[in-house]
Amino acid sequence: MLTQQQISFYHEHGFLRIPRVFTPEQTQELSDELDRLVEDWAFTNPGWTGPWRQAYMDPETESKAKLTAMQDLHYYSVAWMRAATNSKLAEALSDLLGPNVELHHTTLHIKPPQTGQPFPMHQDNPFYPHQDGRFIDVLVHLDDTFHENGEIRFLDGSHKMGHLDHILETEDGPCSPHLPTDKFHLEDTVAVPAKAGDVVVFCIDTVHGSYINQTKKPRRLVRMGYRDPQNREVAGKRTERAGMMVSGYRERKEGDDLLPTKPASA
Ligand SMILES: O=C(O)CCC(=O)C(=O)O
Repeated sequence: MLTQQQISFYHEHGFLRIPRVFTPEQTQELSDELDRLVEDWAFTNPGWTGPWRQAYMDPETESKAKLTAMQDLHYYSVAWMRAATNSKLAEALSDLLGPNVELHHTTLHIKPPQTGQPFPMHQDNPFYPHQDGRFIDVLVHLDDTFHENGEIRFLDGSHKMGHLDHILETEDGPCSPHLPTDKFHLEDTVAVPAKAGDVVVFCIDTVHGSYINQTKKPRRLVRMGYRDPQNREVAGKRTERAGMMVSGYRERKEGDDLLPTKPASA
């Protein structure tokens, strides 16, 4: 699916835009279904917390900044189940991760019009910590992205630093994981604008962020996470839940039990 040049680009830079993974018809279906999910299930709140908000936004903007979100779209919508298991996407991921690829999660991020929150510089690892970097996040674009609506931006080659320590709490309590605002700057990142139907993939260790949505339309992205099943989650809420295989086979290693059929806590 991917050319050697695309594979090398991903390994060198830690991200890659893959154009037209979804056809215009598929993208339209996903877009309509997303709007329905938002209507029925998603929630809108002030979004990510932490002192980064004051560094990124003036007080008035900060008080209005919002994020619409929802987890596990593929458990609610067959269109999104088909997207998460799309064979073209699975093939591309296997070109980057190796033959065995497991779905880990799907998550919706909508930046509402004019108030859609910026994202502070961070890696995704602190949100679902894994043993190593064999984990790829896929951003499915339902809208064209550009500077004014807050396209995704990456710190070039930052995946090579491995897992970084993040700010996880303040004196007021826990906050959304983010990197220190005096050391990591959005201005130093590479913008990766994309078209609806494209995906942008990046390593769990690639530092990224995005600016506020200043336009009159929502900016809709769905993140789908995939890993080599041998790259185990070391902490986090999904540790007890296996994902579907989208490519290859779950190999059995010494000490591996059958997957649990109910949470260990039940
Ligand atoms: O939606 C964005 O602009 C950023 C998303 C993000 O940081 C993430 O999915 O980890």
